[in-house]
Amino acid sequence: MRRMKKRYISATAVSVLFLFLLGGCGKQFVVDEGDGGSTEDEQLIVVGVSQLGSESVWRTANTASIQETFTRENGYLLIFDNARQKQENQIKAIRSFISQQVDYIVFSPIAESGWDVVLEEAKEAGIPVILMDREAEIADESLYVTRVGSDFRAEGENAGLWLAEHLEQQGRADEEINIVVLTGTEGATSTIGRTEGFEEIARQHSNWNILEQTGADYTTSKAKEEMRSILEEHDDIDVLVSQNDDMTFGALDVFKEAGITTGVDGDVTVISFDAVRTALELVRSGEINVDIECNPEQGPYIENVIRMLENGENIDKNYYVPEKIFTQENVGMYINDRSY
Ligand code: GYE
Repeated sequence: MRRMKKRYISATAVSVLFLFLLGGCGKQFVVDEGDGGSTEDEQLIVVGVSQLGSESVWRTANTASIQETFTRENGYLLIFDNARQKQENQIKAIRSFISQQVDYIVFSPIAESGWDVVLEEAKEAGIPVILMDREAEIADESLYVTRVGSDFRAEGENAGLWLAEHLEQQGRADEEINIVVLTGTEGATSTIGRTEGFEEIARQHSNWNILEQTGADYTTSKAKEEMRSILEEHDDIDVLVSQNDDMTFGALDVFKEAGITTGVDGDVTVISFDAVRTALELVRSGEINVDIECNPEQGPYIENVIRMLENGENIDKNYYVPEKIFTQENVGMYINDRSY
């Protein structure tokens, strides 16, 4: 049952908004309350989504999941904003959602800190806030209703556990193992969780040396730059842990340039995260040893939470999306279903 909405956004407003989004400016949203609106629009649940950017294939898939879920046919009016990697843009978008009196605010916090003030404003306006993908470190937990995303710590631990088993199988469990870690965006939950999870397992192996742990912002270009300077310093890398596939693509290019082979039959063992299709192909061909999945298809889970809230049901403070681990042995079973 759709509930009647107290507020309305008129048909004109919707088209103005649409044109605005098509125009790609996305800074401010125009709501014209002039002509009363159609009954159909009155029933739509208005969801403002602030996406942090479009730095990776994962992020694009995450955006697509939101856009495919919050459609008119499903009963929603989606107001989407891409913050292009800037926290200040996210804060602006959230303020704009508040002034438009949306029914729900969904956002993916670029970094964990710095949200208290704007979320206080959302609370005062009575708008429930749902965190998507990453977490926000907020003193007052009542400022958001729930978070839907990955268990990043478990992802990092799984990377470490896989490596331990792999070295064991190769009879290298007691060898000195030199590791380079490319980390993602600073202060982001995914970076923090994957780093801490992997470090925890690394601490249990005194023969694992983390040679470098370098930030590359989840992008291919930054990863190339960083990997080139790492290779100037080190010619003895055994393992690369790269916290997303986009950075892995950059790193693999640099290894190739340097004549270093990677993966199942190569010099450097490669552990990646996200498991987008292009990376899964490299798992299949053996250039990447393992890809720890991070599931971007969060739209349906977020919608489920909204449905529960609409029905007055109790919801948890955190929902983890399901995720797998891909190696050459199992990747063939999944690759054809990968849409992103
Ligand atoms: O792994 C990376 C993206 O926070 C899970 O952000 C997300 C990460 C993802 O840009 O590719």
